[in-house]
Amino acid sequence: MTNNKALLVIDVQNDFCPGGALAVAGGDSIVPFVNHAITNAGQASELVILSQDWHPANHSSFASQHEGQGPFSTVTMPYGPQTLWPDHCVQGSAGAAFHPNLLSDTAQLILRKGTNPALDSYSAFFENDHQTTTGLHGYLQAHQVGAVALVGLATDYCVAYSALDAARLGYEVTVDLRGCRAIDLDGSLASQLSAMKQAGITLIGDA
Ligand code: VGL
Ligand code: ZN
Repeated sequence: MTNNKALLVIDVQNDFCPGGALAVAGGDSIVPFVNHAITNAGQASELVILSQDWHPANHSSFASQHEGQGPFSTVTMPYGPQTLWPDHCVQGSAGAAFHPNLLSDTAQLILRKGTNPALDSYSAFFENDHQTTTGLHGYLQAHQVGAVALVGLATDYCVAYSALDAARLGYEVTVDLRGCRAIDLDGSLASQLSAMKQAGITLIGDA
């Protein structure tokens, strides 16, 4: 039986909000919507899972760790191409904390990802080698979850990677774009929206 549902709230952290190290335009404006989704999920006895981007200070996705490379350039890592970012969501920093207004107390699980300095993790299910698991699939299976709904930051990176992995793993997937905002680097938003539609993911609202 896999008739339970889970709400996955992806990376609603200060560094992805205006004023943060990797600010997403309007990132903080989703918080009231996300809080409603959290409250509604709790009332419907659905699981609420929050993910948190949680990098060591020397993380290899940081441009600062690559001599001569600036943020938003791309390097080739052993596991494939990797976009380089400004230092962000460093473990224990104020930027890595959840947005102060996020209703984080009722979540059953807080999943931290991106902790291996050698490997980035956009998806809440698999790291960027597409092999190393975070354990989320096992957790959801243990709780008989068959459907997941996603909101959070950023639409075209961690939300889309998580949603696409969830669809590949056989979950029924909904992304509520009213609770998401995008980075939109080199057309990434358009291409990820179309990839999600192709994968049979239900998109609610406008990006
Ligand atoms: C994210 C880039 C780098 C995200 C995390 O949460 O979408 N994007 N790390
Ligand atoms: Zn990151």
